[in-house]
Amino acid sequence: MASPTAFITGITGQDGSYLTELLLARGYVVHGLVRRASLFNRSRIEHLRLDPAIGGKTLFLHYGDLNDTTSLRRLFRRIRPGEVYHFAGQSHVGLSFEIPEATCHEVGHGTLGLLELLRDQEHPVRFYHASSSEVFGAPATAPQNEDTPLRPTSPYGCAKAFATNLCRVYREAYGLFICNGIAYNHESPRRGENFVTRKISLAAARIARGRQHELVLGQLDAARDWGYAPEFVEGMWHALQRQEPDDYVFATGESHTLAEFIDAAFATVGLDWRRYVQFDARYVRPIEPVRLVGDAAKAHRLLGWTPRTKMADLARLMVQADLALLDGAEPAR
Ligand code: G4F
Repeated sequence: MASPTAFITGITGQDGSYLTELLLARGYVVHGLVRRASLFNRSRIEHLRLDPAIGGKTLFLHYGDLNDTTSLRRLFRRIRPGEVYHFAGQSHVGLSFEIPEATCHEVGHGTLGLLELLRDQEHPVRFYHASSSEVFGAPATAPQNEDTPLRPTSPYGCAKAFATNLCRVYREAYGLFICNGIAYNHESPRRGENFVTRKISLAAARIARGRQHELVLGQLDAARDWGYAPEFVEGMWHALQRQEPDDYVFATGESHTLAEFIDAAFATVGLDWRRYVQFDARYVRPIEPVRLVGDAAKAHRLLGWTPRTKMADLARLMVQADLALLDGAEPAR
């Protein structure tokens, strides 16, 4: 029997890289869309690409852009993916206040282009859209589930809400197999350094090794529902294996403040974070979401999905990975 074929936009990101590993382990042929940049940004999947048993055999990278729908169409005709996972797009919430037009174009219009492409496929394709808890923004109720009204509080959240609603409309209007995964914050040692958890874990490791002396942050009372990214991609894959398409919240169901995360991270290296953390209003956003905590009961019931790693363990494993990276025990990814 032929191997199942998947196409991933945003394959070089945190989620794209973990999902690629999961799919390869399950016997898939994986094709990934990579945006051409002046510097290579493939570090998270380089270990796979350079593996002679994988690169060019079961893993293929294609330069492209979500805005270039003609080349995407050609790619789809050639690859004929059975599953598409859509992660690409500007994903930094704070930055979305600085570059709202680019964010909305990439996240909103980029998704619409893919949905239009999906409509034209002659063979059945299953589509996963990486939606976000940012669509809830300032919800009236907590925890949030798949029926909670969307009330975004950032340009990024607005763009994700637009894309999430489009996915729902295309699913109903054209009978397409489209799932929204409404994922709460999910982190890992592969998280980009401009997201707060990685900024903290790297700082704790560097301070412990005498290579950094302070950590400058914004609002410390901001609270999030933080989970572990490799576990989240398992849920995403399960969403596309069901008989029927649907929307799912992926979350741990626990809310913690930034101060609690910092405390857990610095405890890993036996340091009192209060001696190192400085405040800078530059990192405070014009609006912060409130009460973001997810109810993943539906994902648990229908997909058998349960997050295993909670905030304190997550902070610890991220700091330990950064210590190993600094000490040269881990390849830089
Ligand atoms: O790590 P963050 O930038 O994540 P945020 O804004 O919650 O967004 C992430 O999770 C969403 C839900 O899954 C995704 F949709 C989105 O794409 C992204 O992956 O910030 C977390 C909190 C915020 O309240 C922010 O104001 O940390 C606060 N914060 C305080 N100081 C900081 C900093 N955030 C960053 N990035 N850098 C700081 O220095």
